[in-house]
Amino acid sequence: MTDFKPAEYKGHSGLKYLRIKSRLKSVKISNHVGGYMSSKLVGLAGVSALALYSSMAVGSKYNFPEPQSIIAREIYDQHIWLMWICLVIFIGVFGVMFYSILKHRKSLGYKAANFHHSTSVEVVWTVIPCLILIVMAYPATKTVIAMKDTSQPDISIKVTGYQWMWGYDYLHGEGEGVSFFSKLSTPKAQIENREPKGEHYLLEVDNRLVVPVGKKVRIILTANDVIHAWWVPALGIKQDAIPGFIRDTWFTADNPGIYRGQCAELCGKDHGYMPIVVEVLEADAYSQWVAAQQGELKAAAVQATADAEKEFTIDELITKGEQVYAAACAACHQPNGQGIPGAFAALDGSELVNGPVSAHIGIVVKGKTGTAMTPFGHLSDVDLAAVITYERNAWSNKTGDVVQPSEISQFRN
Ligand code: HEC
Ligand SMILES: [Cu+2]
Repeated sequence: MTDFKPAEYKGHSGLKYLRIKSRLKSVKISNHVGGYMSSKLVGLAGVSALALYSSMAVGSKYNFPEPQSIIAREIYDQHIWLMWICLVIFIGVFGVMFYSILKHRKSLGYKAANFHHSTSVEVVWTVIPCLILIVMAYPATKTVIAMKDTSQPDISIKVTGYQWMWGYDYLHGEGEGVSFFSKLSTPKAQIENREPKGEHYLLEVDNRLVVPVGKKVRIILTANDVIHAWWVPALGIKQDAIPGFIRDTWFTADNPGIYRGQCAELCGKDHGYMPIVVEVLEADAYSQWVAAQQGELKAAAVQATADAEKEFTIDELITKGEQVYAAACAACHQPNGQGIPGAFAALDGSELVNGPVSAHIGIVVKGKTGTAMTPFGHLSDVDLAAVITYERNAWSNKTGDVVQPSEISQFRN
């Protein structure tokens, strides 16, 4: 420890490593340390660090979205706070490091210290990080526990992940009974670069999840096929939706508005095409929305009963079936019904499609376990009857069969 002269370090802050810049400017690197340039540079570095940090302030595109729930605010505040701690550690560690390297370099004639062990240094560099970790972990743990407190919600909504859309069922609270699917509404032309991309490209849906402001909403998550994740950053929610499991989380939105998110678990080919849009309404507007939804549900139920009994003509079914096919099946089986060899079965000329109707209804309604052919039982009887009739009479398939909605409902029961 003979060459180790602590006295020399007196009065030098960690930031002084930045003096390297001023010193590199002088042709001959001298022993001179200090001078007004260095304090200027230190100031400059401080200001740039602050500018960098404040550029992350609320509203910046590099930052988290503005927090809209108490959990999101906690996450946000802790994130910023941890970034400051990181900055201080960064400057401290690199400051000491660069200072030491520069001050003791060989060209200055410094003789290397030769020592092996310092118990006090080891204690210090163990205890300080431990304390820092505890200081960081304490509020984080409190927040994680708060995230899990789904007790006493005002509204409970079941969210189901599907390849590739979300299903929302209002289970309890105002809106109970409302149920719908929420699918990407960005036009294909934008995705294929045939049209300029819209403002909410890939972050827009046909049916938004609507909730009232200031009410505790419990989100109960599961999935129909593979693991998805329901992620809405502004509300501070990110929770996996796992088939066969139930997970829950909650939020209370602070302000009315529209908050966008995405599926955050790689769930297959269209993972990037199943966004989440939450619309937060004032209490009155929410009640109106619920009334409208319940009215629609009633009308749809009446329509479904009527359709279930109605006999459609083959042309009606084929026309409708072609649309259903394009929306729900063509991505895998291809518009020409040829599928993709080795991945998706061909329907054109398929034995199953040209064989008994019951097997055809079976595979479409129930899917085939362990394959990409997932169940399509969530489609209406009319849609299913239409798409099956279409497949049996499209391309080179000429069965002439007509499948009526009543046959689908018989199959289901
Ligand atoms: C995600 C891709 C995917 C989508 C979407 C899809 N299928 Fe399939 N489908 C498959 C795969 C894969 C098979 C083959 C399953 C197997 O291994 O037997 C299949 C098989 C079938 C079969 C049986 C074909 C045969 O010869 O065995 C029918 C009928 C069928 N699908 C109808 C449909 C209909 C109707 C839709 C739309 C409502 C649809 N599929 C949507 C992937 C898909
Ligand atoms: Cu997904």
